[in-house]
Amino acid sequence: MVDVGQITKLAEKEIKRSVSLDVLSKLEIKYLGRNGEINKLLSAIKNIPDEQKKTYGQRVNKLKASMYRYIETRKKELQNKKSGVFFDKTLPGKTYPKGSLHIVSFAIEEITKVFEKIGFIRVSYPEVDWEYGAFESLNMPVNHPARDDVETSFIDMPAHPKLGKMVLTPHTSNGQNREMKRVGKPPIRMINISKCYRPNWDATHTPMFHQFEGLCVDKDISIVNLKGTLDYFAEKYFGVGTKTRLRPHHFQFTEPSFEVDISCNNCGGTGIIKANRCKVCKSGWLELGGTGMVHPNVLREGGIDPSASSGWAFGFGIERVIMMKYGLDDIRNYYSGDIRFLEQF
Ligand code: FA5
Repeated sequence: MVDVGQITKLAEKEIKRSVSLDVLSKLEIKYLGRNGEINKLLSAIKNIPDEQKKTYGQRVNKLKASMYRYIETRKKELQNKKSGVFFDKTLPGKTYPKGSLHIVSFAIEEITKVFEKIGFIRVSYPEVDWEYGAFESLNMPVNHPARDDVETSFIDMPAHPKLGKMVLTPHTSNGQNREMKRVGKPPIRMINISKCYRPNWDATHTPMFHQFEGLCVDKDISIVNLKGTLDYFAEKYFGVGTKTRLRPHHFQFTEPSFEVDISCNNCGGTGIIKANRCKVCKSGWLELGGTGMVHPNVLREGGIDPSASSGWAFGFGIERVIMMKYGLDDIRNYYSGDIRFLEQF
């Protein structure tokens, strides 16, 4: 009598070991085809003694059903292997990290919006400029200490006969002369945001940083307009109730010149928290940057008559205002690429 058990074992082994869909389809024909092993077993029933026919028939039919199952299972395995995909719909979905704007880009957008609301136009002037733009046009003589190569990075290329050497701009004030010449005549309301470069590296200085430069030139512009604009910016950017104060200072391109401070939001401008000195400001005030009334020589150099128009300008560091807003203590973190720091904002 044909050994059905032996054929079952052999078929199972061959199907499991089949290495491709082609091999499997040959096995399907070998076992389930018209002249296949199963049909051979079924036609052999005539040679089986009558009393065994029923059991024999049941065993062959069971083998046939198992065969279909083995072939189907192996087919799915081989198909998944072929497409390289194993899809288990019971697994939880993947969560991908969400991207966001860098803290500096976000601040640039915020600051731009604050000034655009009061009619300032956002511009962006070169990060690499001639000495003329960075110094000369700003009333800074050749022997000014800021023009020393310890303070400013010069580009190693031949100097322009009139405009001097090329520099990585140490401040955004190079936009003042360009904007006066671009607009032609007052009124001018510029907000120039750009990268600046100075050879410094510590908790509050990076070699590359950003400044935003305000310039306003019109008839009868005074310090009162300047103070009003600074107060407006302080309240909008740092929060309602933030105050500003001006301290006398010196810049070649403004006269009079000031340093601007804002009241510290950590201690409410008192410098004291629960009978202790405020750790953020120590005095109730935080330094924002430089400002002043545009020097008549700078207006003249930009083609504007200082007897008919006046103006003010300021230049503040973006990294520093972010630091002040969020109470951060090391701006080097901004550029560390450390996602744990950056994703907090
Ligand atoms: C200036 O750069 C003047 N051009 C500002 C100005 C413009 C005055 C218009 C008057 C009229 P100062 O060197 O102080 O000023 O720099 C301004 C601000 O830039 C600083 O208060 C600080 O916030 C930021 N800053 C300067 N150097 C760095 C640096 N290495 N890293 C980060 N921020 C810096």
